[in-house]
Amino acid sequence: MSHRLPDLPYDFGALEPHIDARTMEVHHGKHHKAYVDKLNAALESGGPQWQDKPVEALLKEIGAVPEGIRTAVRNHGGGHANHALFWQIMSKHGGGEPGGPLADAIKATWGDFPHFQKFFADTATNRFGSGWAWLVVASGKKLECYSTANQDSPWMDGKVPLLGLDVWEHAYYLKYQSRRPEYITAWWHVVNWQKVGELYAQAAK
Ligand code: MN3
Repeated sequence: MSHRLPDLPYDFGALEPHIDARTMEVHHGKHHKAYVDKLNAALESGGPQWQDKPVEALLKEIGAVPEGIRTAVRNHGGGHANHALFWQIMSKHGGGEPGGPLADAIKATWGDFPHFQKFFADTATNRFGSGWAWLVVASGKKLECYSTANQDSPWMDGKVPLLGLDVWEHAYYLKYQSRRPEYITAWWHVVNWQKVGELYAQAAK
């Protein structure tokens, strides 16, 4: 089995004006595609037992992946998994606040939604260099918010990612240049809370 680039669930311009069509086109068609291609190339030299695993499973077991391909799987497998989630948790009809059990869990953890939002945005703003900000389900089914460097994935930390924000410059530079906080503020308008709530329901089972 080789990994493949998933289709975007909407067209390139769907997230305008918050995320511009050209950024989406390059981000999906060039950046994400390169992660998939390089992951497949690495796995070809790693032996058949690694080729048949879903990318999340590879990341969960990253310590067991043969040393010769481990860094490539971490970087490109992480890049593939992170972006595959990223496209899913955004929508043309996004924004607002979560409902249901996810809303309750956020309130129980951060007090209310605005406090969570500020904590997440600060986490994303303060990530030095390239990386991601995350809302995850950690051990004990607890919600956590933290950031990772490069393409490191929460699956590598034994956590289940629900919501991820790409803060690599390639995610925002065309429209926002160095204004990362402006990109983060705009991004809340496209978050697909329905999808995030579904992921929470699965992870918290
Ligand atoms: Mn990216």
